[in-house]
Amino acid sequence: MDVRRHNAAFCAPCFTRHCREQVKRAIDSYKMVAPGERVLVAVSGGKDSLALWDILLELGYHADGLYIGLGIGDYSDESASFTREFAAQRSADLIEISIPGEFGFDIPTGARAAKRAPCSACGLSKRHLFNKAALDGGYDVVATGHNLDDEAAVLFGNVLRWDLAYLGRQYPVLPGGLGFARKVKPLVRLGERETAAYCVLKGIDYIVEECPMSAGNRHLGYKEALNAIEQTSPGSKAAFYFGFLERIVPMVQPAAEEERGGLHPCPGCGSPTVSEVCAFCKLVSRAAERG
Ligand code: Q46
Ligand code: ZN
Repeated sequence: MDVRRHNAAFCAPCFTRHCREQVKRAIDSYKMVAPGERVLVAVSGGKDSLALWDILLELGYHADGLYIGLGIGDYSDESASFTREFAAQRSADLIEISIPGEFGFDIPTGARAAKRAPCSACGLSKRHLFNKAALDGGYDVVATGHNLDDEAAVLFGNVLRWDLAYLGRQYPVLPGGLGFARKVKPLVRLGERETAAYCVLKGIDYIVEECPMSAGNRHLGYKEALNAIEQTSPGSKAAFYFGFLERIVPMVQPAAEEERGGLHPCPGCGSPTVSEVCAFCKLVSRAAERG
C-alpha cells in the first residue's frame, strides 16, 4: 500500500500499524481522549466509522458505538446490518436510535417538511442525537469518522465563503461543557483511501454505496477538486489542512467562541441553542405538521 503524501509504501501488517499510529498521534497531539474516558463512536456502517471503532478498540479504549437510523430506504437497512455485524463480531456495545421509530419521520420527508436540503436536516439531527446520547449515557467524548479528505473538503468550502464562525469551529477537538459533550475526529491524519484499505486488510465489511441523498452534495465537488490537486502535487491536502490548524485556527477561534456565548437551553429538549427553539425541535415539529 503506497501513501504518496508520506512518500512511503507499507506491507499489510505495517500498514494497519501505521493507521493505528496515526490515530494515536492525533489523539495525543490534540488531547482528544484521556486515559480511562468513555468514548461514544458515531458509526454509520461506512469504512471510516467502522475503521475508527476498530482502531479505538485495538488501542484499548472503552469505545461503544452509536448508530442512528435515518430512514433512507435500503441504504439505511444495509448500513445498519454492517454496523450490527461489526459490533457482534467484537462483542462491542452498540446503541441504536431510529429517527422514524422515535420521532415519526424519515430524513427525506423531514427535510422536505422543513424546506431544508436532506444533508442539512440529516446533519443537524445526527449532531443533536449524538450529543444527547453521549450526555444521557455518561460518555466523556463523541468520536466521529471524519478523515483528512472530509476535513480538507469542508475547509475548502469554508474558505471559499470565508465563513469565520465555521472556520473557528473546524478543529479536530471541540471542548465539552455548556450542554455539549466533547467532540473529536481521530481520523484526521488518515485519508479515505487509507481507511478503505484498513477495512479490507482487517476483513471489516462496510457499506460501499454512497448515501443516495449525497448526489449533488457540494462537498463531493470540493473533494474532486482537491483530489485533482493532490494527484499532481502529493501532500497538498495535508499541507492545506494542517497549515490551517497551526496557523489560522488561533486567529479565527474567537469568532466561534463568541457564538458559544449566546447559547441557552432549548425550551423543547434542553439542548444548547442560539435560537429560540433548537433546529432539531423545529425539524420534528415541521415534520409532525406535515403529518
Ligand atoms: S447520510 Fe445524511 Fe450523509 Fe446521506 S443524508 Fe447527507 S448527511 S449524504 S454523511
Ligand atoms: Zn430542542
